[in-house]
Amino acid sequence: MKLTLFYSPMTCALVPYVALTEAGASFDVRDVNTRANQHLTPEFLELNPKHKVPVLLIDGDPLTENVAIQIWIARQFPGARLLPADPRAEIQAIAVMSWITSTIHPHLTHYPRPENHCDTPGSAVGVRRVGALLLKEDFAIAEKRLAGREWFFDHFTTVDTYFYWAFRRALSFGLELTSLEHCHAHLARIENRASVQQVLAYEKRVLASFA
Ligand SMILES: N[C@@H](CCC(=O)N[C@@H](CS)C(=O)NCC(=O)O)C(=O)O
Repeated sequence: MKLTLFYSPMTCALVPYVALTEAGASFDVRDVNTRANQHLTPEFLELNPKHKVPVLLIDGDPLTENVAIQIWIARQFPGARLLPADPRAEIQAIAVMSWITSTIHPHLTHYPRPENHCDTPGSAVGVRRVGALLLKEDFAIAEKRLAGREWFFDHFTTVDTYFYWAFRRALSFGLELTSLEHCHAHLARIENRASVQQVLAYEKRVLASFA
């Protein structure tokens, strides 16, 4: 089976990259420079007309949508335990992933792309303020969930990487989130994993090459 992951630094494509690495999968990575609009080329739009990463090419068939990609990787590589094995815990894990993709991820777009939320001149500051409030509400929920536990479920799963990506992205905007001690401890635990260190080192190299 041939796997190719279309990836951009700082984006949620980090999550399937970590999942494939945790699984020990053999895969290629294709870097997409969104700042240079490489996600808007006819070739990329053929793979994903929604012009978004990640895309996972599975024997030439594009799979889009982060949640679907993560579930596919987890099912393909069960030994990596990327989702809980117990069906009730697994569906709860999918519920958390659905929350991240449908709620937290859209809230992360206010800061970098205020113009996508309101085109009234001078509205960017307000859009960002609202985005920050929405994110703080989301992260307060996660903070309670992570209190007294290492991971979202009984062991590390791809849900942890997905949340980590969102929290790290929010921190990169300079939002004031210092009081969220459990989210920060979770971030530190994730960044201790060899798979994540490998992907972050790759991200650094790609960012430098895109500069
Ligand atoms: N619903 C999609 C969202 C993916 C997404 O928004 N990706 C961003 C990067 S984090 C992207 O590629 N943005 C480029 C664009 O919107 O043109 C998923 O979960 O895979």
